[in-house]
Formats: sequence, structure tokens, C-alpha cells
Amino acid sequence: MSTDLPRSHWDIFCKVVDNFGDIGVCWRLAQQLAEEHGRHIRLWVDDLALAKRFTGAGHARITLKHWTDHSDFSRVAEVVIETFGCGLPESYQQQMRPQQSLWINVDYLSAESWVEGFHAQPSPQANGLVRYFFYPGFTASTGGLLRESDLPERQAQYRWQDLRLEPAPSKLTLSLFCYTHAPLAGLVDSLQHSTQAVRVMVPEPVAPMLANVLDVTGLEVGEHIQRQQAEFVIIPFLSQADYDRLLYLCDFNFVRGEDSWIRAIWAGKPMIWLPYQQSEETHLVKLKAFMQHYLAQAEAPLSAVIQHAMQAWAQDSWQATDWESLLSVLPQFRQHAQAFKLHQSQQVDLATNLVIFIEKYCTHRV
Ligand code: TRH
Repeated sequence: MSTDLPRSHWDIFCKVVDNFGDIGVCWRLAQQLAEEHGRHIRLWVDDLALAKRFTGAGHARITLKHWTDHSDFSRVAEVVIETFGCGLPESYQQQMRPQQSLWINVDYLSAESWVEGFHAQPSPQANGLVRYFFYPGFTASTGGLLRESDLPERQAQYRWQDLRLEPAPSKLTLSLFCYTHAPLAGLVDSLQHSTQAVRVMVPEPVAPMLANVLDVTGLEVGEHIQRQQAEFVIIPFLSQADYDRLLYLCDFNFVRGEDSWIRAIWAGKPMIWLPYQQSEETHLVKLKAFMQHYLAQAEAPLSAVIQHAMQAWAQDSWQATDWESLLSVLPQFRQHAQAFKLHQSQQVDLATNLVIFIEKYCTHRV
């Protein structure tokens, strides 16, 4: 079987729908395939400027390519990874057939049970190509979750000083990464009246929402705003590596979407997840499925508090009591988050599952 590019050269296609998750996940996957599995990756992205905010100094085995209608698709890879159903360029597909390239769509993450039935299934395309669906997930019958093999060693080195920040042992430190539909006013009110002093790390993309709630004109990176029991600290949009540090060093994390959600699990700290809003409230079905999995081993009183808080945060019904209830179970929540992290870390990671799937496929075909 001949292809244009050597077997170890894979292509990943990424379309930035909105926000950061699409490129965040693709860059993380590309790095792990290059770093831990020795692949050479061409990462095709339609929004190069945003991609460069994530790739920073890049990686020796990863080439960032601009995906446009005029891109040079004269050479195709044997293994082609589409992400989040972004599709593949027509002209590129035309070349995949003669080359018998393997087409895999790494789709959105969900804890819903149907995922297991669709994972790794072939979908014959009208043009004769076969598109395999690869579903990330929390169980062994899915593609797994992105998790770097050296994460525990890295976490052991994390220090606030790495982030040019100081620890604040007398306070609970939170990180706050949410969407505009989050009931932020309710949370800010409950934190201002918190029975325990809190420090809230607010990444730059969230600052305009907070400025609105605090009724101040604009909040700059580096600003500290004290409101009774709550100190809000505006921090820059960090590198993914530094954001991992922040999640690990905080006592409590508010996260969202796809990637920060999983990074909060690997941080092993109490967290509240806000799913990306979808039509017909599909995101609430995703939230329910995740809580069922996340809280399967949790004691009923703890599970009830966490469920109520996550639902209130996703359904715009956050009460001050939600924060005080979380505070009242924080020690148990910490233990639970640690136990869930250890349990979930037993699962084979997504990049490794992808390599195993592809090797099995390629060996079978030769
Ligand atoms: O930015 P998001 O809301 O991305 C979303 C979701 O992926 C969603 O599923 C998708 O449909 C939508 O985009 C289009 O949330 P997510 O997935 O957590 O991605 C954020 C990325 O940004 C993640 O890789 C972490 C990274 N990040 C940093 O690198 N530095 C930071 O300071 C912060 C706050 C985030």
C-alpha cells in the first residue's frame, strides 16, 4: 500500500467553531501523538492566529498548516484525523481514495451511554471512503480521555510562583472559567457573603462578564477587586500548561466546554462543570449523564449537594445556599475528586487508544 507521506506522518484537521476548545483539544492531541507516540503531525487549522496562541514555540514533530480553500492538498497522509465533525476538504478526499487513507473523526466528549454503541464504528461515505467515528469517553468501551503519561510527575512540581502568583493559605482559591449564560451575578453575590474568605482567579475572557456584574467599567489583567469576603484577581489567558497548573493549585474550579472540563478532573480538585449550551437543552442531558458517572461512588448527601449546584449553575438558578452547601461538604468533595481522578486514570488514554485502533486497522489491511 503506497501513500504520499511516510506512515508515521498523520494529518489532523481542526475547524474553530467558537471559543477555544476545538484548537485546545487538537493541540493537546497533536502534542501527545508527537511526544509519546513518535508521530509526525500536520495540524490543519482554519484560524491560524488562534492556533498560534496555543502552539507557542510549537513542537519539532508538528507542522501547523493553514486550512483554507486554497491550501495545497497535493500530499495526503495514510492516517487522517477529522475532529468534532469538521469535515475534510473535497480535494483532499479525492486523493484519499487511491491512497486508501484511513479516515477517523474524533468527536465530542459525552458521558451518555449511547456513545459506547457508536464508538469505532465505520460509516461508508458516498464517495466510497469509510469514515470511522472515534468517541472520547469515560468507560473502557469508548476512546478514553486525553491524559498525558507524565501528568503526575508534572503536577508534583507545580508551584504558585510558576504562575507569578502567591499562595493565599488563609483563603479558598477558586478559578472561574464560564460562559456568558452562567448565573455569574448569583455566584458573585454568594462569594461576597461567603462564610469563608475566597480568592477568585478570573481569566481574561471572563473579565468582561465580571465587570458587568460588579458594575465597573472594564477590568484589566492584574487588577484585584475586593468585595467583602471575595477578592477577584484578573489573570491573563494562560498557556495550556500554565492553566493546568492553575487548576491543580486552586481549591475549587469552575470549568466549561470540553477540554477544561477534563483538565479539572485530572487536577483532582472539587469542580463545577458548565456544558456548552446546545439547542433543545441537549447540554443538560450531557450534564446529567456526566453527574451520574462522576457521582456514582459518592455518598448520597455529597452527591445531592454537587448535583444541585451543577444544575443550578447550568440552569441559571444559582442560590447563595448552593455555595454554602458546597462549603459544608468541601472536605468530602476533595476526597471524592481525588478518588474519581485515580479511578478515571486507570482508563487507557485517548491518544493511546487511537494509536492502537489505527495500528490494528493498518495491520489488518496489509
Ligand atoms: O473554550 P471552550 O468553551 O470550548 C468550547 C468547547 O470545546 C465546546 O465543546 C465546543 O463545542 C466549543 O468550544 C466550540 O472550552 P474548553 O473546551 O474548556 O476549551 C478551552 C481551552 O482553553 C482549553 O484547552 C483550556 C484552554 N485555556 C488556556 O489554555 N488558558 C486559559 O487561561 C484558559 C482559561 C483556558
